[in-house]
Parts: sequence; C-alpha cells; structure tokens
Amino acid sequence: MAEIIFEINNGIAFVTLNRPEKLNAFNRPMALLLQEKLTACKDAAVRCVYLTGTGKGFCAGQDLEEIPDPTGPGMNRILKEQFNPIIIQLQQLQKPVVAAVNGVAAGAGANIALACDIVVAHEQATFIQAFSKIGLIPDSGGTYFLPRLIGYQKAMALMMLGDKVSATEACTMGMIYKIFQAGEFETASKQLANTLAAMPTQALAYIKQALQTSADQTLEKQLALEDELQQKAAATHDFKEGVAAFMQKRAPHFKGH
Ligand code: LHQ
Repeated sequence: MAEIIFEINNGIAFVTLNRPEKLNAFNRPMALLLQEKLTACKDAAVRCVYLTGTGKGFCAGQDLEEIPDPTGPGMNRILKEQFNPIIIQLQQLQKPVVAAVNGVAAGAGANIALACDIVVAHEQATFIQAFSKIGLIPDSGGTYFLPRLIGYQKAMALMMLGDKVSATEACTMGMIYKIFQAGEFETASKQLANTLAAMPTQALAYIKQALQTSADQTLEKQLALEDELQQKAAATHDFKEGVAAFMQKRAPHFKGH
C-alpha cells in the first residue's frame, strides 16, 4: 500500500497521507514519497494542492517506532532529509496549498499543516504540539509559524505544555482558517480547493510570496515588493481577463498565468 495517495484532477493535486493504522505518522519512505509528490505538484497543470490524511487522523508526526530502529534513518537525518525539505517545498510551491485536517494533527503533523497556506479542519480535529511530552522541541517550522499565527505567549504555552487544542479553539486563536462540520468537511474543503484552482494562480503565488516576507521586512521593503509583484501580476493574461470580465459583466475564465 502506497504511503501517499496522489491524484491530479481538475487542476487539483490531491495528496493523501496513507498510514491510517498509525494515524499517518511519517516513516522515512512516506516522507521521501511526499517530497517526490510535492515536486510533481510544480507542474503547471496543478493549480491547487489539497493535503489530507486517510482514516481518523491527519498525521501524528514522526513514527516513533522508527527512532530506536538501528536500521532507521537516525535522529541526525530525520529533520535535514525528511521534514525540513517538506516544509520548504510547501512554502515554495507557487500555488495555494490547502491542509484539510481530517483528525488529530500532532508533532510534525501539526506543523506540516501550519506550513500550508490555508488550513481547514474537521470539527473533531485536534492540534497538538506533542514534542515536549517526549522530551523534544517543536520542529518542522512550528517555532516559526505558530508564534506568527497565534502570538508568542499562546505559542509558548502550547509548546511547553503540549496541550491538545480543539479545532474550535484553533480557529478562535487564529491558528487555522475555518472548521467544517462532520457531514460537510470533505465536500466543503474540496470545494475550497476547486475555488482556488479556478482563480488567477499566478496572482495567488505572488500573494503567497508577499505574505511570507511580511513579518520580517521593513514597511519600505514590503511596499517595494508589493510594487514589483503588482507589476508582474498586471502583466498576466489573468489580469486582462479579470478586468475584461468585470467590464463585460460576465464570469472570468482564468488560465493561471
Ligand atoms: C503512532 C504514532 C507515532 C508511531 C500514533 N508513531 N505510532 C523529529 C525529529 C526526530 C525525531 C522525532 O520526531 C520528530 C518530529 C515529531 O513529530 S516528534 C512528535 C511525534 N509524535 C508524537 O509524539 C505523537 C504520538 N501520538 C500520540 O500522542 C497519540 O497517538 C495522539 C495524541 C496523536 C492520538 O491519540 P489517540 O487518538 O488516543 O490514538 P492512539 O494513541 O491510540 O494511536 C492510534 C495508533 O497509532 C496506535 O497504535 P496501536 O497499534 O496501539 O493501535 C499508536 O501507537 C499509533 N501512533 N502516533 N507518532
């Protein structure tokens, strides 16, 4: 059984973590396969990526059974070769990435979700910075994204205590975008991906680029970046189409470039 299920349909790359018996915890083959599939998502035919998990969990982070295994990857390689490249790939993809968090997201599993662009969750999903419970520190970008999303104080407490945060709490504190009720989660989260895939992909990529730098940049530099990216956006087919459709009072047909 493949550790990652991958399918491109209607401009959306559906990427499903598939080790349900372990709540989709990552072993090395799964991490390397995810990297391969995220590379495949660079294809221009993909205009949105939808990341989710099989079964009752989204992802329980690193497979802890692999750690003491003498034939396993070893602590010194797991971040460098497995999780860090995944986080960079998610951030560098020039298109929106939706995390559809279907259940528990713990450890690196939680932080992979937070490295996606738009995070939506099933009402029963939970988010756990589980690391401190086993004597580790949050990784996979958690110490970067979480304080930026919810503030230093709440991030510190959640990371030190390893609290289980409900989807409702996560939404209230700004960790995630939306919650969907059980009966509508799959349809509504896929509809979100459909909407994004039909949008001006290049403009969405520029939005992603601009927001990624905003927290670490002076206002002057950010204004200059907005100017640069706006010139590029204005040169796309989709900008011309967007304005034409508005003037002609019709729905736009964006091509993604
Ligand atoms: C698992 C796991 C798991 C193996 C559930 N591994 N089997 C980076 C650098 C280097 C090294 C280490 O890691 C990292 C990054 C990290 O991600 S560190 C953090 C690793 N993750 C965790 O510490 C979370 C461990 N899991 C849990 O605390 C619980 O399973 C949660 C809270 C996620 C869910 O609890 P429950 O809903 O009660 O489910 P469960 O505990 O019964 O799990 C179901 C099965 O999945 C169970 O197997 P079993 O054979 O008993 O049915 C678990 O053993 C297995 N599983 N997480 N990470």
